Amino acid sequence: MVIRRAQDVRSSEITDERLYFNRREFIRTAGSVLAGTAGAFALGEGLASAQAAIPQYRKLPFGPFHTDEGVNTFNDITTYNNFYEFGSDKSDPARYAGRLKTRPWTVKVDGLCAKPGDYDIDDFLKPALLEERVYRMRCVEAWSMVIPWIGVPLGTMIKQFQPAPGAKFVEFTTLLRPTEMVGQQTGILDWPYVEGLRLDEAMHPLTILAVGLYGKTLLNQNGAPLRLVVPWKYGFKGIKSIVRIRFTDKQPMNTWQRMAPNEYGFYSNVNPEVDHPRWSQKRERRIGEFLKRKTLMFNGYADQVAGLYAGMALKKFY
Ligand SMILES: Nc1nc2c(c(=O)[nH]1)N[C@H]1C(S)=C(S)[C@@H](COP(=O)(O)O)O[C@H]1N2
Ligand SMILES: [Mo]
Repeated sequence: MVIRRAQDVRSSEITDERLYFNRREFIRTAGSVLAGTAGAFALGEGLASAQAAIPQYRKLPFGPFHTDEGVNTFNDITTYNNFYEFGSDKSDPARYAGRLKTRPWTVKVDGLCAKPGDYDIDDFLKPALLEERVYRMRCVEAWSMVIPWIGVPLGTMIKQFQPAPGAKFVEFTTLLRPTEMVGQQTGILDWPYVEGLRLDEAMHPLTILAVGLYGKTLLNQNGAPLRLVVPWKYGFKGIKSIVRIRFTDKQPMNTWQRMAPNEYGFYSNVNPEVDHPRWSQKRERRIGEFLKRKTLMFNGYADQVAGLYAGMALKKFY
């Protein structure tokens, strides 16, 4: 165990975390009605001043939906990103994603369901649906972060769309708008970015559609205005800036599987026993820490999700 000396910790880190946890303390005493105000008050200066506060969301107790591990700094979470629509460097999204216009924003719901249609982003932003979920996130590149998301359980939304009995999978698509997404002017990936989940994975209570983090509306680099968060899967499943949700009876082909089928599969569950062909998945670097940690089966969410894969050969269905 390594304890970093105070002078090794960047001051921005200290500020972020102290503000955030003071805010949590404050909310606990002041009650949830004030949550939005408190969030705006604590983070309003400097860090996230451009971002609107999310008015109200439910605070969950620590437990399966909410780890009490230390959160990463707002700075880490918003400047070290993968979002190839803005370039392949970790710093590109923070630099270029500001150009993306995220209002107005429509999400097309189609395929095998009783309530297809064009839904407005506000249909996903109802205060009664929003919850804070502090999740461990683990990238396929073997780094990880702890992120205080604000979002709506995907299952809650899916129930409203009423999937047909034949629907077995959900496919998600990112916006295609090369004028504002400069990476889409290149061929580094097949555009638009596509991801998929089995319907039972999508309905699992851990799976959310995030609209914010750190009590604020999502910054574009994190996938504004709506992105998927599936904490037991590698980060690339968390598709950003979603414009389409489609119910289907066939397993969708996701972007990374299409690009490199020997390296990326459909399931992409975090699994320290199944190495990536080019590197080990046994350990990970938590951003902000020096020594590597052991990667946990299903990223530490095995108690909640292992049942989804009972009897499945996880080395084959990676
Ligand atoms: N549309 C889109 N979504 C995407 C990506 C991308 O390139 N394009 N990158 C993925 C990868 S590889 C990771 S690790 C996560 C990173 O999310 P974060 O920047 O919010 O931490 O977004 C995922 N979602
Ligand atoms: Mo990733």
